[in-house]
Amino acid sequence: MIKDDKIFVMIEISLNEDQKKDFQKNGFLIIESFLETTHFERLYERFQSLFNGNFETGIEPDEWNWKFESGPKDVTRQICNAWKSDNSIKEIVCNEFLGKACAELMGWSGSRLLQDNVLWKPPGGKTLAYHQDAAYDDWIVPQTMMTCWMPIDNVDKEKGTLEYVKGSHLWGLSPPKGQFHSPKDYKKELNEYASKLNKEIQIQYVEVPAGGAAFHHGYTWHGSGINNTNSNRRAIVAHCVPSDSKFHPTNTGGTARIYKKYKKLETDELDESFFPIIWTKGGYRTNV
Ligand SMILES: O=C(O)CCC(=O)C(=O)O
Repeated sequence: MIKDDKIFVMIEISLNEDQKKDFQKNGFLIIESFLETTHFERLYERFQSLFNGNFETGIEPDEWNWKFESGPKDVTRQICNAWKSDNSIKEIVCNEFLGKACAELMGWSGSRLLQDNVLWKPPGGKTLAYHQDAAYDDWIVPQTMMTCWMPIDNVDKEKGTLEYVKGSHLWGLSPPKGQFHSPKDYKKELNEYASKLNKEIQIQYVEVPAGGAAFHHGYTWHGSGINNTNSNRRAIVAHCVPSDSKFHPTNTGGTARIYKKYKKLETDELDESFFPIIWTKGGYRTNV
């Protein structure tokens, strides 16, 4: 993509000490205003097109759970790595301000995009189970993650917005188990884990206008309920890792079955064509 073609304006966040302390204490940071909404109509079209299976670049995303012609109406629709298929999504998830905020909150010297998600919870759209993002990337060293969740519709509790458990990034990491999409009890794994550790669950709902953002630590427990409104709840998500992360030399289970296909012979290095560096302290970034 030619850089001058950029149309989505992201606001550079200058994190103050209180925000950094809040993040360290709670495991998340919620921002009212991050992405300017001027061109959101284009994103709504892109969502439609992606879930119709029409890919602007001609490249298929790495994972999807839903298509217009075959998907049930009440399921939350998800695509992983839409940035490879769509230039508008790429522009957003590879934004340098996003990478900078992730790195600064986690104390990294740079951020790399590991994967994106495009999420569409329609009216009546079902739950997503509580989980920890870093539990899914045991094929990466170090096994960590930082996520930036960007709703492109106004979101609140009734709409099945994202929910966090305060301070749960300090509870360690538990391997993923159970059903991720549409479980009846979307808090089952969370409740079991918290009770094993004798922890109290305090929930924070992300209630922000379209264009806001929520950043969370890879160990923070999060999930979401049913969309009980008549409006869509759509979000774009960037999952980042430190810019100098590597493939785990031996782990091959879980999502490694999909993403280790991008591992080159004789090296554990992550190829920037598939895992772009989006911000570093020194100024380097992949020319995506
Ligand atoms: O949008 C949601 O409900 C879930 C998002 C999520 O799991 C994530 O951003 O890591």
